Amino acid sequence: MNKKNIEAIIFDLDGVIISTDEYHYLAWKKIAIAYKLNFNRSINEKLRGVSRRESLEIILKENQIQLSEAEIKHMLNEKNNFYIKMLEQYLSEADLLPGVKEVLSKLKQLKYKIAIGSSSKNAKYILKKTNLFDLFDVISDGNNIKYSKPNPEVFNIAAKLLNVKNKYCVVIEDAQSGIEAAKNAGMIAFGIGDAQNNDKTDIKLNNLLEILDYI
Ligand code: B16
Ligand code: MG
Repeated sequence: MNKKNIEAIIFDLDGVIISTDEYHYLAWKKIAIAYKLNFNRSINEKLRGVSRRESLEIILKENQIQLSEAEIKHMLNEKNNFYIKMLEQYLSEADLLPGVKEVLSKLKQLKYKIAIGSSSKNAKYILKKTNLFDLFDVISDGNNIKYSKPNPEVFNIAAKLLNVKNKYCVVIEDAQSGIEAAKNAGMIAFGIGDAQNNDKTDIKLNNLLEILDYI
């Protein structure tokens, strides 16, 4: 990795910028209780960075259950309603992960382009509610993709909108699927949390502020 070649930083949202993962967990838990499905923290780990629909498919597979398309759509809707209600009620700047504001303002000062590359369809709402929306040059999220991570689409779109070649982009990720997606896009992958344990992670971060040591 040549520091001088880095032009843009693409941040995953959930688990990197903000701790919405607990709200996702609680919303899935409510669904699981309502439909008498087995769901626990270890199954929840498999949903990190995965789209809403694929998350439900993983839960159903764990329970060896097959549902009709109509039932799936209904459950997805319910889960999102639970999730949004929690965000409306509880989400605040207090959910930002340590160092977020300092890192973003330093990167701006250093003239890097900054983007979000998230699987979430609620990314814009979350960024607005936590006063971060205006800090990003580009937001690529679950609304403009057909294929979710590990497919590189969400990061490819971010780089295209930023007008930066993929090889000059760094991706910051907390999910295994996100690291795979970054490498599939030909980008440099920085892993935080669970993503530190992926063989393809180029740089392992103990916290967000450590980004500044590498760029
Ligand atoms: P939504 P990220 C992901 O966000 C979450 O990690 C994952 O748990 C969730 O299922 C997915 O967004 C979709 O979220 O239901 O809001 O569209 O890590 O890619 O920022
Ligand atoms: Mg994530």
